[in-house]
Amino acid sequence: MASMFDAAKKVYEDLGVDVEAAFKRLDQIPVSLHCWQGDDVAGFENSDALDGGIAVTGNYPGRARNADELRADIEKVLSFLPGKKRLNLHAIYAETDGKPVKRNEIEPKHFARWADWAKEHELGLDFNPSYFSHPMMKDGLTLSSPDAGVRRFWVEHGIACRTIAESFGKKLRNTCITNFWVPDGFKDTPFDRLSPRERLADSLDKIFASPCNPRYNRDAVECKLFGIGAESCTVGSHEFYMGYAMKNGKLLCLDAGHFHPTEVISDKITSTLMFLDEILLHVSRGVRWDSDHVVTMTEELRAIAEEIVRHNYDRRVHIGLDYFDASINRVMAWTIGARNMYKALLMALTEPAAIIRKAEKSGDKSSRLAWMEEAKTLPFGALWEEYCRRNNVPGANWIDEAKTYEKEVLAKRG
Ligand code: RNT
Ligand code: ZN
Repeated sequence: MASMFDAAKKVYEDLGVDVEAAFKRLDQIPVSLHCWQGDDVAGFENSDALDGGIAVTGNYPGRARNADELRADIEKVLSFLPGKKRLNLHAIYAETDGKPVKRNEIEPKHFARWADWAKEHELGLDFNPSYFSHPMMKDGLTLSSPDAGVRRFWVEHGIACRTIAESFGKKLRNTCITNFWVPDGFKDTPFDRLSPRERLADSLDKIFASPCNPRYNRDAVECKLFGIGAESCTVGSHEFYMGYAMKNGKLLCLDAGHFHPTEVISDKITSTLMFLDEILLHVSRGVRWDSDHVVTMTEELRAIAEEIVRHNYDRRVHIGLDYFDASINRVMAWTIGARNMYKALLMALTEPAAIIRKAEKSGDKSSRLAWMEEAKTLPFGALWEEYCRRNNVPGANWIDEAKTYEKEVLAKRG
C-alpha cells in the first residue's frame, strides 16, 4: 500500500500539490453526521408517521429502535470515517425514560446521555428543534400559524432547544450549531403570502430574543423550495431566510436538495459569504421530488468541497449531512454519504490548484478546462486509502465489516 501511495504522491507533487498538507488540513475540517439516518427520522417520542413534507421510503430490516441501538450504529459508522467528526441531533431524540415530555418542556437533562457519550467519543454536538411529526402542527403550519397558541408552543420549543444546545457547547467546549427548519407551507396557492411570513419572522425574533452565549451556540435558518403537501408556497423560502439571516446575524443553512433541480448550492457559497460570517450546509442529494437521497460522488458534491477549499472557508462553512434512506442497510447508507463528503474534501484539497489558477489568470481557458478534466483521473484512490489507513479506518473493505455488523447486530432486531 505504502508504495502505491508513494507513487501517487509523486504524481501529485509534480503538479505542485502538497499531499501531506492536504491531509493535515482535512484533519481539521469537521463533518457533522446527522443522527436521523439510523431510524428513519422517527425519534423516541413514539409519534405517528413522519410528516412535515419529508418522507422516508423503504423497510430494510435493522432500524435502530432506541437510543442505545442508535448510538451503537453511529459508533459503527464513525469507525468507518476518517477525519474530524461531529454529531447532529434532533429534539425528537430526547431520552425521557419512558415518560412523555412535551416538546416545549424538554431540558438539557433529557440529552445528558447523548452529551456524556459525545464527550467520551470526542464529538462536538449540533442540534435541531423538531417542527414536524407532532399534533401541534396545525394545517401544515408551526411558527407561522395564525393560531397564537400554536405559535407560542413552537416558540417555546425553539427556546428550549437553544438552552439544550448551549448546554452542549458548554459541556463539550465546542460551539453547537442549532438549525431551525420549519416545514410551514401550503399545498395550494395562498391569496396572502405575506402574513405567514410576517408571523414566521416574528416567532423567530421571539425565539432568538432569549439569551444564548454565541460561544456555546449559534443559530442557523434553513430555507426550502417545496415539500410534499406544501407544493405551492413555502413560508421559509430562500429569499426569506437569506434576508432574515443577514439582518439578524444568523447562519444561513443551504440544503443541497432544497432548490430548483438545476440550481446548485455550490454557487451560493461565495455569494452568501460575502455578506454573512458563516453558513451551514446540509449536504444531501435531490432526486426528482426527494431532497434527501444518499450523498454520492456527484459533480455538485465535488463543487461544494472545491468552493470551501479554494476560498479557505474551512471555519466559515459548517458541513452537515442530511439524507435518509430506509431501502438499504442504514449504516451503509450513512457511511457511503459521509465517506463521500470526506473524499470530496480530499479531492478538492489535492486538485492542481496552482496550475489551474495560473491558466485562468492568463486567460488560457482551454488549459484551465483541460487541467480540470485531467485532474479527474489522477491516482486519487491511493491518497484516500492512505488517509483512511493513517486514521485507522478501513479502506474499501469497510463494506465487508458493515455486512458482518448487519448479520451480527442489525438482522437480529425485531
Ligand atoms: C427537510 C430539511 C431538514 C430535515 C431534517 C430532519 O427538508 O432538510 O433539514 O431533513 O431536519
Ligand atoms: Zn436539511
